[in-house]
Amino acid sequence: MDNVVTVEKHPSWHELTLNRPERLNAFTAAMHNGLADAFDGIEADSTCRAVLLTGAGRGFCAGQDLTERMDRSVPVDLGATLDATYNRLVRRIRSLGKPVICAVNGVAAGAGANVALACDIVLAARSARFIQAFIKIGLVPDAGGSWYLPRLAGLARAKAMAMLGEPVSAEEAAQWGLIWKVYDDEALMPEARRMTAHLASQPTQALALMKRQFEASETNTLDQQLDLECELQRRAGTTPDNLEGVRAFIEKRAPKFTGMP
Ligand code: T3D
Repeated sequence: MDNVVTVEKHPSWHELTLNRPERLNAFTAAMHNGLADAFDGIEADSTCRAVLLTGAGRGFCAGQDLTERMDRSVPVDLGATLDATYNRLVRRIRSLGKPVICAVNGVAAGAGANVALACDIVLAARSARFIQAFIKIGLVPDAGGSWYLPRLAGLARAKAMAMLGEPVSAEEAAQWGLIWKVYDDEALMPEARRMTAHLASQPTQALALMKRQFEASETNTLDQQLDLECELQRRAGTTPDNLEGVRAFIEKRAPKFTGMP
């Protein structure tokens, strides 16, 4: 299949779809290239103010395509492939100055689950499952999983998910704080698109600064975080959207945010 990542451009947001449904959208080198190109386009396009990531067919993503790992005639260096592919993707999602919403439309396994968890807001279909499948093939969680899981779900759940590799339902994932919300299967994509379009109409600079705030909060002390809040609020306070929000409130009308710096 040629377009292993499809990009649908809406006026203010892009929808990226992992598109290898016959393999549950398992990651290949071509898919990583497609995603890198898509993120290049998103970063360069100032009219794109939010991103929606989802999968085609009945799965979201089954992680690394294992058929690419069968040939051991040359020694594999999975550290090098991780560095060049998944780590790059996760860093791009986390550092992108625009919100990334993930609509987990079906099973999310291995790196597929962890790339979903790297997104800013994660929604799931009721039938979706999250599987830390690594242990089944003698690997350890990657794509940031060993970082998100204990922070989002707590160490007890993180360890059991990783060591047992058992599926976690969408409902459980929401109850545990791994994801934001669960929708009936048929409601997922309309809700995800509505939410992405809404975010694309919001103060983009403030959303970008929030991403920085929350990222830094993982390692900052309260004192450091209070200082960072001063720095970032100073920046937010110079944006046209701050003034527009204040004016709209006083004038009792809906704000028109441009997202401009
Ligand atoms: O290598 C590195 O670079 C290091 C990085 C590693 C990151 C990782 O993600 S490691 C983990 C890799 N993923 C897995 O181990 C998951 C493997 N898949 C599964 O366990 C199951 O497919 C699922 C639990 C995800 C879904 O099960 P089910 O029963 O709903 O579907 P299925 O029948 O197993 O899969 C449907 C088809 O997709 C099937 O092909 P077929 O038989 O119809 O021709 C299956 O082989 C294929 N498929 C599913 N996952 C993968 C895959 N093909 C290649 N690679 C896959 N990961």
